[in-house]
Amino acid sequence: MPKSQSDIGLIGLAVMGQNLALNIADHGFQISVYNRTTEKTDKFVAENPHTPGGVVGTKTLEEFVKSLAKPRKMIILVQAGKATDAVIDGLVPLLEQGDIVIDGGNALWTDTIRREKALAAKGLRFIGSGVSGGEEGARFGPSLMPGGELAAWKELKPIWEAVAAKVDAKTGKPIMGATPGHPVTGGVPCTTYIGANGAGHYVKMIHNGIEYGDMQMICEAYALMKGLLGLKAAEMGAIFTEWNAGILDSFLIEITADILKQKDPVSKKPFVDIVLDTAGQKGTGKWTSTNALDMGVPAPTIAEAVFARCISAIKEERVAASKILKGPAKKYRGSKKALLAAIHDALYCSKICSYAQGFQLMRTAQKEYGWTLNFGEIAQIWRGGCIIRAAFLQKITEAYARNPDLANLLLDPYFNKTVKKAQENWRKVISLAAECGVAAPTFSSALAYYDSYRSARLPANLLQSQRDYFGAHTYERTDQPRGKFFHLDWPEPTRPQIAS
Ligand code: NBP
Repeated sequence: MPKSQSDIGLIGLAVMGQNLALNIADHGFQISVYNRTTEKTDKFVAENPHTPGGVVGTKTLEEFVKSLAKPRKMIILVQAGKATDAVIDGLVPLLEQGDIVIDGGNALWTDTIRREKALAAKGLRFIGSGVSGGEEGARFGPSLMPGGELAAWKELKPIWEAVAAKVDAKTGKPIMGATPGHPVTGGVPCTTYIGANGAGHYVKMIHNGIEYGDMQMICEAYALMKGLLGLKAAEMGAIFTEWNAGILDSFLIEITADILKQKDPVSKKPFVDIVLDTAGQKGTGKWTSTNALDMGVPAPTIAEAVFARCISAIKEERVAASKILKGPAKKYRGSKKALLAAIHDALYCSKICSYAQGFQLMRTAQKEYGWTLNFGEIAQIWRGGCIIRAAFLQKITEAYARNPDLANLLLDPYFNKTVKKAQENWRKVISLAAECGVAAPTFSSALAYYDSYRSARLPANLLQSQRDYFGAHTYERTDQPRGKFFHLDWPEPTRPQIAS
């Protein structure tokens, strides 16, 4: 028997909206749905008549709003940007004080801050929630990163905790096996309150930036196995399966193994070999990198991962350049086993640096925006449901449990020890890559980050001298307290005489 009013509503019945709506209904919540194009709503409701909680189709925003129990809770899952604003503008005149609007799209966190402020001025509550895990996650348990007013989160919490991915309380491993109508129950939900206004969407953006890094690093491991050892796709697939049983255990390593073992149904060749080497991007990696530049936080590995996609996109130019520009002729002739172990270590060390950069960004952003982020909890809710889910995140949670004020992940005893032990292999891989002409931008960038971060003295003394020389930008002295600035009256530059 349907309830007279739904527990929650959802606007936007594209891939994410349909799957999240079914996930919510599977947990026994009655959900009202609305989509701008009504045919999609009709089709969706007709196709899903027997969901446990029930799906109620509505044809207008008025009907949608009236169908919800108060205080009304409604999720927007439409294209991020203008579409979200258009939906909010349509909703606002229909809502009452205390109603809660939840944006589950990939919104830019500054848009979320703006929207939260505008709605709060009208007595409405706004939650910007990162939703990670794509279609599969939305259907059977995403990682959810909500930000907004704490009281509003408490209203949403029972639903968000029910529909989020679950991890085993003891092992921290994702609990899998949900099927339509039979969701996972028990376990620790992959959601927690992140912070005020745009905090949830900010953390989701960092998740995506880290995801860019993880994906590119795996591609570099693949390129090195292929370029230095000449391995075939299926063999590499088996290596990734092996790696997935160790510290690199993660969703992305697991799917990489599957992809490398997959045959193209048309040509019967390995699937990866027939895929064009150009990667697309939707923008969250770029947002992360732009934000790093804006805040002056070094996140070079994440930015390199974005640039790697950019260089992949200029395919025709690269093909033309490949005919002109020559690399070294050197080939690797050493032990295959030793090199595979070294690539494994290089991947792990680079990953640690990339995550260190992501967490550094969040650390600075919380000061900039007045949030109090719990880094251990953030790592915890990324253990299931999302694209970067990995056993390794447990190590990050443990690091922040040891020291909540940790300045950089690299300084944690576990990560420090790990990198110390593995760095010889990491350096060997990068040397070999350079000698043999295999591009490894994120591996190299991560090592440069590590070597820079551990340097008590960088060559910026010379750089600042250059700035003082040509622009009187001043400098600080090693023999004076910080914050005291000096300028040298440089002698006139002796420029070469130009013959008249
Ligand atoms: P899309 O991002 O493709 O958006 C399509 C939906 O937006 C449709 O329901 C469409 O309605 C609606 N819409 C548009 Br476009 N303009 C509208 C407007 N002016 N007013 C009302 N509705 C409008 O859907 P998606 O891929 O399901 O993603 C939804 C959100 O989730 C996005 O913000 C996305 O970035 C985020 N996200 C996606 C993924 C993923 O794996 N796809 C993962 C994580 C987060 P219509 O049917 O009438 O055209």
